[in-house]
Amino acid sequence: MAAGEGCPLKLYSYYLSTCAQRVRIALNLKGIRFEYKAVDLMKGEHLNPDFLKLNPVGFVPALVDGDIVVADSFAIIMYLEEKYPHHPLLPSDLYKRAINYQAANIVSSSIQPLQNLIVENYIEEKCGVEDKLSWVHMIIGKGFLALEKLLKDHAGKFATGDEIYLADFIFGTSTLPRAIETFNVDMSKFPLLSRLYEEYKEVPAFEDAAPEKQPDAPSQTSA
Ligand SMILES: N[C@@H](CCC(=O)N[C@@H](CS)C(=O)NCC(=O)O)C(=O)O
Repeated sequence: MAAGEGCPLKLYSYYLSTCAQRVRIALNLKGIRFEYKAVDLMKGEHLNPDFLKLNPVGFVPALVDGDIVVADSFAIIMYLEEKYPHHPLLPSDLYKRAINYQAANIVSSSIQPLQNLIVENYIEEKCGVEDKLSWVHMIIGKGFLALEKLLKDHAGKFATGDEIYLADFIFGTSTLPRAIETFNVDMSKFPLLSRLYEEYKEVPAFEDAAPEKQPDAPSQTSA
């Protein structure tokens, strides 16, 4: 859904942030309008005192809804799910729901934080680019292997059936494209994830949340 000035919901985001992208997708899937507030991670704006009031740990995304401030993509997604129950982001089946939590947590606990900007920069500074890249490949490979095994008995058109749920947009939208497009991860060992990557390209809610479509993406800011 198009972002709009003056909407009650304000999403603090950075166009390349995979965590912010998850929230953009959740908002798009539910058809909720929001105002896009750009936080430039490259300029260190996430460490400015004003932003730290919204998220003391200094990461995007953060969501402001009137007097309510929620940070961390998972907390924001759950907040949105409970406030706007239409177009559910979780299946009603208890087991499928648990698989969604598990897949989402593999990404948010065992992949993304270990290859976050702060970690990548630290490794590059201490050990150099080669070591940084081999670290990122190792982390992604381990996580993808787990996801491939976990989802093989649950997948349909999408990760846990024929509808898009949490697992799809936690790993599908952000982690998969980054691994393939930025880090050239060899996907031949991950046939299911490779197929899902292709499926997601056809989903408008994903497409609208893509980095290049965001107001702070370079092609748009320089236009
Ligand atoms: N658990 C948090 C992680 C947030 C996070 O790592 N955000 C990244 C962008 S994807 C960030 O702000 N990185 C800034 C940095 O590493 O300094 C969430 O899911 O929102």
